[in-house]
Amino acid sequence: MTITITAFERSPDRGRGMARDMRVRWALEEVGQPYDVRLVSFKTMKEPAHLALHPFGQIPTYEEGDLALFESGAIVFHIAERRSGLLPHDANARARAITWMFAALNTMEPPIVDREIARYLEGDETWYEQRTSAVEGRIRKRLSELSGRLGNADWLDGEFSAGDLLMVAVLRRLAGSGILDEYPNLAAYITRGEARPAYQRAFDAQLAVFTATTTGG
Ligand code: GTB
Repeated sequence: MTITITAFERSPDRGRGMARDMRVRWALEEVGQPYDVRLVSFKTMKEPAHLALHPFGQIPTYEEGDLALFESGAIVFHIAERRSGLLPHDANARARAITWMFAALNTMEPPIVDREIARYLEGDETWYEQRTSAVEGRIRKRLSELSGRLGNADWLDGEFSAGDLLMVAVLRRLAGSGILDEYPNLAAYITRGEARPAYQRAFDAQLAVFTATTTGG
């Protein structure tokens, strides 16, 4: 059955793989599942056809036969549940991997997103510096705790899992901030994730969209 996901026609990140279709592409590549991509503009995302797939008018979405999903975490979970390669078979190990998926999205990602919102939308506010400092303090607290848990391990709990996939995808959003330099084991963890062939295929695919839309090729 054909799987179709949606992604930005013109991603504001200029092909750096920061938009959330990247984590879905990566999951599909990890399990060896081919997929199609429907590119959408910001205008198209707010029109009824897309809103029927995604109530908040965003990307990514996922269509497979008569199933339509939104929310990148739910999509990655669906892929991981239906195909092997992203969740352990042992029931307890599987539950722990799922816990790391939630930790990436519910504990690590919110302050990282808050920092981006401050940078891009609140830069002119008088309280911007104070806000950024507070948000970065919260990010550092979480990174420090995560760094302590990861220690010298390659992955968060044994073999690479969907928990690592989402965690690496979330931590990558700090690239260029300098903050990750303070946590060498987390920086190495991200590098390990990015070195996976499935990651590279996913990254190249989303970069090709940017290249095609900017060069007209
Ligand atoms: N919780 C949802 C999920 O996980 O799927 C959040 C989805 C979401 O935020 N989608 C964004 C979107 O569609 C794209 S990923 N935004 C358009 C809109 O809301 O109108 C967020 C994103 C966008 C751009 C960059 N960037 O340029 O670096 C990074 C992340």
